[in-house]
Amino acid sequence: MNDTLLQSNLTSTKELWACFRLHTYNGRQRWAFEPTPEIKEKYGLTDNILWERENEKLLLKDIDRAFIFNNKTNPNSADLIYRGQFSDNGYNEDVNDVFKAFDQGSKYYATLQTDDGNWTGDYGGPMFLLPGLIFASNITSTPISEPYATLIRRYMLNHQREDGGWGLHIEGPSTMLGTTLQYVALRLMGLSADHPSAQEARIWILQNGGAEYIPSWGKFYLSLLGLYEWDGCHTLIPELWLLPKWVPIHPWRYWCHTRMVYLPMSYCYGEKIKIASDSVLDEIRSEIYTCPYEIINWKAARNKVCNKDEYTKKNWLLRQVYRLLNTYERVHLKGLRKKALRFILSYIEMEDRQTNYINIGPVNKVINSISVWYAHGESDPAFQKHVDRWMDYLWIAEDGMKMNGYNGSQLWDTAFAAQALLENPKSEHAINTLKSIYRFVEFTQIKADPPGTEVFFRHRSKGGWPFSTIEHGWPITDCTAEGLKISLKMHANGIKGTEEVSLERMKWTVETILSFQNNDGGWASYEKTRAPKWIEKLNPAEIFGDIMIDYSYVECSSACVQALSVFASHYPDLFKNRIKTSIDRGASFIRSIQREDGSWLGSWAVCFTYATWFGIEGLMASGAKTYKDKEVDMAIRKACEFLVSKQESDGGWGESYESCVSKTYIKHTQSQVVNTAWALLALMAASYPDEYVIRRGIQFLITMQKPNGDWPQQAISGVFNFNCMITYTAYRNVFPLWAIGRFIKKYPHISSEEV
Ligand code: LAN
Repeated sequence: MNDTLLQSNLTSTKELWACFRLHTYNGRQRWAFEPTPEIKEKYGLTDNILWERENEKLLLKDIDRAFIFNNKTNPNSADLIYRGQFSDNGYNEDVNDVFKAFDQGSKYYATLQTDDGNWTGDYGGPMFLLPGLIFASNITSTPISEPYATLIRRYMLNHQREDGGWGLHIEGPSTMLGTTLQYVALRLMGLSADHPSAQEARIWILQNGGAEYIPSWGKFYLSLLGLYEWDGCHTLIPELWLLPKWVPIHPWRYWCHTRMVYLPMSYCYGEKIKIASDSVLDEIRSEIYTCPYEIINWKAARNKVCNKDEYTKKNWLLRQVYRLLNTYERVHLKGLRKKALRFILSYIEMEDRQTNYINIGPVNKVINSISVWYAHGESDPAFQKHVDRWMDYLWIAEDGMKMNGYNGSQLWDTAFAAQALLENPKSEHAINTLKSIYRFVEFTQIKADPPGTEVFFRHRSKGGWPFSTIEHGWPITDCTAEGLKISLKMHANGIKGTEEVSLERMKWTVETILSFQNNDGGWASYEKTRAPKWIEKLNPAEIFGDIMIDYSYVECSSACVQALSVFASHYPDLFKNRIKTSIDRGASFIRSIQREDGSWLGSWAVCFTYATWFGIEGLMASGAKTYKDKEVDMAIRKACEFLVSKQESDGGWGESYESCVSKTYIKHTQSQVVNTAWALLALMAASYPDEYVIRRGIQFLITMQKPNGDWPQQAISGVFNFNCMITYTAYRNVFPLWAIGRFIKKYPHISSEEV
């Protein structure tokens, strides 16, 4: 045993990382703990690991150490575990010309493609997701196995900020939600109250008013755990679901993510689910408040929110609505409540079925699990199916195990990889990669509407594409558009498979895209906008902006206009007038939301560079004139001038996530490869005449490329609801590649010279 002990200290980080393997099947991705033979031997593991023996505990300790990550310089991990497993890192040349940059970049990226034809990657970032899963595991007494629990604790500790708290996301400043959720989750996972990290976190919580000030989503989770009282939550009135459909505040009209989260929340609230206390919960209750739990005024606590968390302030209308609903809650009719809860449960179960228990996102994944457990018990097959999907959301990187914001971004990342390669599809390796991409894209198209579409407020799905996998199955406007674009471009390049996205299937897609178009001419994310804008005033989630309805977005609108336009160029006689009218209306919408300075505000990535790229490509797809033409369209000129005005002295572009939060351009301290690529893609699309601007941008990308063809993981680049950031590790590869590919195609005369 002593020998093992001695050796274990010598186990390298890489050897320990190699114990975790990613498995993918038709896009489904799951990490597994699979110790290598060397590790088994070194630590004397048997086939029956209990995690109780000394040698087993030692391995856990070593694993824990191997995932220590310094978040101070850059809180963004670089997906080294996944990439180490897949990439052979075979290149090691310094790159100084565009052809080599493209070649090495695409070869490197191709090594990361999974056998089932897609790319996967770290989709972490938000800090309010993983605690939810720990709570579900605790509430339902479904333990998470030790190696994963070790990585989860490590992840949370890795992302603690210097002031002792945690943000809403890995780059954000500390918030009450982030801090209290991690604190409680860590304590439930065995961290002692005396641990220095726990002590620092507690100080942060107490100095900021205590957990009474946690935002409403936190109040909800703490109530389930009996660490807060349901009486301290504004009512999540289940009876709303029984209103007639025409009522503007009926939840069927909410943005689907908001709808699908408040659905199980209102079930738990209606049932007042609360687990029995135990000694740890008793301790936590005495640790997170500034006064004894028993004397807290719960009614007053309903309205308390830490100002560091409050992105959307409660307004007069919301306060009146709460007053009304809270009064109803006191006298509510038992029969009506029962009826509402029955309906809600049937809706939860239909969502489970429609998504194969993946659920639309990470939040309803957790709360649906809890609801189904409560309704049917832990041995019920439906609950077991839920638990079986938990791993679909968990991701391992060098900073530990995190919960992804979705069950992956497979289709989305793959779609961009395809378009990057399609700029220059000639080499044999590109063709093989593209063939395999096509198989995945074809497989992932939604071939039929799910059951229950009519009753449970789902929009048409047939012909659409989801963001992640076919099993998830919620179609998204722009993912659908990307799927159609790729299918058409693949066919145009002679890339076909045994199964095809046939013309018939593309016609379904066009119908679906047309059916998604809003009255304002734009496209929202998953469905049409279903309620007037003033409903936003009822947003109860203080931490997010614009969550109540599905708005028209420049990104989604541009993607749909582009897809329709590519389709029309291939099949000019089909859907003729309908496509033309739709594109015109789409383009007018895009024009209508362009800002004075020529930019567009991004909603799904950081931020103006992203959206301005979409704005330009959308208008071009509608026929707007570029610099190639005699007279450039004013909107395009202004947009290009905006982008050029933001170029940095090193030739790159760099935007901070703060742009999204403040909705004004805020530059990053360093140029970012991702922003640079977006700006370049936009300028090249518009044939911006000053080639020097573009050359300098390309030079920046080449300088930043690593010898193995990869690019560095810089700042976080995705966002939702303006205040929460989300990681897209694929972006550091696909967009620089795409930009360089476009450069080679568009400027052959400069490409062959020095850039
Ligand atoms: C996503 C991810 C993909 C994204 C794009 C397709 C990129 C975008 O163009 C449209 C919106 C969409 C589909 C999107 C919406 C919001 C999501 C689902 C996410 C950012 C991933 C996670 C996020 C979800 C809401 C997180 C859970 C939080 C809640 C507020 C419920």
